[in-house]
Amino acid sequence: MQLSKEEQSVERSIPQLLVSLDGNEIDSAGEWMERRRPELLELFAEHVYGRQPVSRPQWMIFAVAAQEPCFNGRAVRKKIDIHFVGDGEGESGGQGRIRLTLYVPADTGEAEKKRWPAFLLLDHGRLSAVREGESPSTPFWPVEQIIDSGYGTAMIAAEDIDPDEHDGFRNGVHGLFDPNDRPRDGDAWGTISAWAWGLSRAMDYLETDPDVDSARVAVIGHSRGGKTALWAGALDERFAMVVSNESGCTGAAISRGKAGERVHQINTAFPHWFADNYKRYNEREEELPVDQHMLLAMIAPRLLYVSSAAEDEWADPASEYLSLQLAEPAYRLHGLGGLAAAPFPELDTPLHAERCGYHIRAGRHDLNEVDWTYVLAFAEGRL
Ligand code: GTR
Repeated sequence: MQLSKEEQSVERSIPQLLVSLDGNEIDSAGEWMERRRPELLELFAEHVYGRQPVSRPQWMIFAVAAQEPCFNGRAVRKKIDIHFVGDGEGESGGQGRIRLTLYVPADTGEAEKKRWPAFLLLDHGRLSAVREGESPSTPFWPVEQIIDSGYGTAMIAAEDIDPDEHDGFRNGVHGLFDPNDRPRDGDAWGTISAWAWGLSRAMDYLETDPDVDSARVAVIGHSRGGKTALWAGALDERFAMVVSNESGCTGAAISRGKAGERVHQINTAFPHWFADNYKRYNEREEELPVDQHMLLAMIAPRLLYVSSAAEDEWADPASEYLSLQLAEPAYRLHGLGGLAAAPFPELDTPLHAERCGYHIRAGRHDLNEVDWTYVLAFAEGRL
């Protein structure tokens, strides 16, 4: 027999979303936004992802490196370099650069210039060929499909922000912004928090692009990129929609009682992804002051889409879906429904609530055109 979401919640002793640290019940959208949400952001920064030491750098410029028509004139491709300077010591401090590749539908010729809603994707090594300009449409990033659905799409590469390796936090933006005159704090930002910071810098650029409607930008990532998209979306309310594709452990999935990857495994395999404090919870998930439904809830009342794959046992689809269900009370406070009452869906049968959606598709851990098709269908009329 399948346990209801309430039974699972009790069984896994998941912390309550709408009870603040001082024990008070949160019962209005105002209290959620002003009290509980900031409290949860703090807890996730301190215990899980680590604090970003800077927001927008004082010195940052956007340089257009290329702009050209593509797809037989149906779209325009732009390459933008986001340059910034860290506050490292020395004469000029170190410099960083994030290359953003943006596709927007071509001008419609209408009198009023159109600004497009857009999907911002974090890549982690899957699209190197695209960056070299060889193949602009892949299952992981089906640019033509996205353009033909009436959206722009942008991509940045994780390694431009912080290489995905444990080097003692010297390379990438850690080297640019971390104080190097004292030992690292337990809540210093890990690589996932650094990548989330990079997504916010991409948003800084998108706010200036005349072809993009920055009030309608979705952030999307797969797996480690999905964990990042969720944290970026929680931190940065400029993202109107957040899409987590198979983000699993320390992404969408509830950590307590999770199948597949657990906190000690992710902290061992990827010691640089999270704050050092997170290692305290190795094999002690039940001591965490948060669980991942709280991360999803911080997206409310914005659009939230979670997707899973049937063979992705490492991520644990059931725990991803439970998390989305347990995030619903934050939407309810805003007068919005969620998926709490909907049983776990059949394969390839997406579920849509007003601002939340979910699918589990057949197949393995990946981001492909099937995922994009379902995500685009949810975005239609919402984003
Ligand atoms: C795995 C890791 C997962 C997930 C995945 C990925 O090795 O254990 O948490 O992030 O990598 O990013 O593809």
